Amino acid sequence: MARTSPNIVITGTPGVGKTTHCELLAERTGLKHLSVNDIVKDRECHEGWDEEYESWIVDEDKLLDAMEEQVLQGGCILDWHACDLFPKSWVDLVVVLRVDSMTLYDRLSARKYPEIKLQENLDSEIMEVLLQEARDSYDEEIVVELQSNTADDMDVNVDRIEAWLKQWKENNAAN
Ligand code: DAT
Repeated sequence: MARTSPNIVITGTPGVGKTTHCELLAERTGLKHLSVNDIVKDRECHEGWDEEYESWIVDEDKLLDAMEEQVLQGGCILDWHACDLFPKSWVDLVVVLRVDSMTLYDRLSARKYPEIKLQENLDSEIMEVLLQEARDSYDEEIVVELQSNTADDMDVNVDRIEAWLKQWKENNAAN
């Protein structure tokens, strides 16, 4: 069955501003913010805790099963630091947030990330790993790269996504 409201993935390196964007976007649009991290934790879609990286070892099959019913109804914002696991059929727009290295360093230091995790995430941002993953996994025209350095950036980004949402609804109502 066709969705009457789209699903949007907001992705990027940890610390780029995914959750902050998703919360604002959900508040403004009424779309549902699905924090994939919370689903992994709450629905136990993992094979334990990685002490070195201080993160869950995700069981992707279990995670997709836990999310499927809700996502297929549409109107979800998926908040996760990866995107290639989500089936193409689930996703209408992929937003890859980007941030300057110094800003990311400050944000991750404030979170007291272990040094190894901090360095890996900085490298990942510099090497555009998430942007490449998104481009490799989805059609080029649904992948958008947006800057997330300042509060103004965030406002502009959320305005853009809102405008896209309005257009999507008009296009899909016509079909
Ligand atoms: P993520 O969900 O990608 O890990 P977050 O939304 O938790 O990131 O943001 C990490 C911190 O950075 C948080 O203190 C809010 C701040 N932040 C995020 N995006 C920002 C932006 N565009 N301008 C200013 N601060 C931002």
